[in-house]
Amino acid sequence: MNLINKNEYLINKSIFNYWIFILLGICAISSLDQQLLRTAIAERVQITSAKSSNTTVTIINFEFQPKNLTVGVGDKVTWINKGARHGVTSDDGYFATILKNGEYFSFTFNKARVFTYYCQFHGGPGGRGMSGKIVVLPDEGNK
Ligand SMILES: [Cu+2]
Repeated sequence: MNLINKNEYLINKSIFNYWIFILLGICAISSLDQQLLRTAIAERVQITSAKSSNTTVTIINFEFQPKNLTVGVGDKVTWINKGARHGVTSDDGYFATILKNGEYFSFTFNKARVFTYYCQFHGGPGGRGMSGKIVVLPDEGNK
């Protein structure tokens, strides 16, 4: 191997190393993207399962439990009264009912928005006293 060929060989070798470095960089970035994607999917699944598992509100001890509930558009929420006579009345008139002990009432939420409601005997609109909130998230094609 003469001097010129050896220099050419060294230049080619350093270009090769440079490309390996670039390729490794691309792989690292794409694996980072994959990781972010997986995390996003995992979070999405968690939100979805939380939505579908908790659609019951229990009325007990002069409280709505849970007080705040998040559901998706099209989800049905059922209020079950395990106390004395209570009401379930939406602040803006979407629903209104009175429940005796053991009775229940269901409402299907078809609009993505926040619904606040109260018991007309022990609470009032605007989150006063015995009241609750249903947050309805838009359907993002996960059903
Ligand atoms: Cu009440």
